[in-house]
Amino acid sequence: MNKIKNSKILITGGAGFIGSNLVDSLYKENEIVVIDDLSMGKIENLPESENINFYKHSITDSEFMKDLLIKWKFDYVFLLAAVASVADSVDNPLQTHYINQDANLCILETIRLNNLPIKKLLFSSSAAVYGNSEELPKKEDMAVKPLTPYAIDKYATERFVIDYGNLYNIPTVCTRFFNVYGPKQNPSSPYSGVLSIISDCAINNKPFTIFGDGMQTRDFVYVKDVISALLMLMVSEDALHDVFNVASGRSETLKSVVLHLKKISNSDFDILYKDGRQGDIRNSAANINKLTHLRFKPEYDIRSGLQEYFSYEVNR
Ligand code: UD2
Repeated sequence: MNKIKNSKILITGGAGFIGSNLVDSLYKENEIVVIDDLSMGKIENLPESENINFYKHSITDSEFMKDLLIKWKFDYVFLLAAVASVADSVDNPLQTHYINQDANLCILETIRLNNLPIKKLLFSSSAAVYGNSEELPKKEDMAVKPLTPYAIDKYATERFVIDYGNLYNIPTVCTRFFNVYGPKQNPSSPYSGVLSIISDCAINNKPFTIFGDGMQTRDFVYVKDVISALLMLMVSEDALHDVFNVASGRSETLKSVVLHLKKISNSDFDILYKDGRQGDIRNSAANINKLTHLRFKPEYDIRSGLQEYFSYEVNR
């Protein structure tokens, strides 16, 4: 249940996939500021409301962000803006570093130097920090092995966020997302979430290419469960200066979800096979005990999540 009401909330990346789903659940009872450069996000993802203040801007403009933070004195800050493509970070490590790490550090520093009275700041990190270690399921206190600039920036920023909490008494928390899917995920890039690509193929009857044998596993978590987890972590006093896996706790093979979506959509799209992607992780699975100890329970399994997601896609 959402306990955040009558608050001023900053959501960076708020026009993107997860950000805009978060806006949907908060804007009726709060005043929201969304910063998004629309590199992957879309303005159409945002509902029209006088409670939503949208700025098409990059979070790397530190003066702009500083003025905004000081002017608004936000109660809650969700840091969701990022270059989400791991491949982009490999091609442009410095440029993505400015966005995925430095811009977030500047936000923390503005909060610290100006003693801004935030109730809590949440940073979204990624399962990418675990890298390719064999040990499964991934647990928050396991050794990390970030293998790409994206994963390094996510891990380092996570540490900054937790340490700003401990050192300067700023309430903070971090999440490590596994494979999130659902409405408003943009399928336009080859590195978009695989379920948005499959769904696009099902609706437009285009062939879908499986990289590898399709037996790789992922913990696919429905975006509505992710939003419930974010809201819970934002208000829970037991989630402080710490990091939490956000996942469903169950893993599926890629092939099984492709076949399931094919069945739900009643679509006859072709399935092609190509060599596995370089650096692709074979198996990913999450231990979500830390989250469930805070009385969080995912409401969707892969079947109910895919069903709801596909109904949304065909009716929009
Ligand atoms: C996810 C995150 C990534 C990073 C990583 C950490 C997404 C979109 N990406 O990458 O940001 O956090 O986890 O481990 O959540 N695939 C196909 N055909 C396609 C597209 C993908 O077969 O057209 C495969 C892909 O090779 C992979 C699986 O589907 O084995 C999932 O791919 P993905 O890009 O959705 O997510 P992942 O786990 O590679």
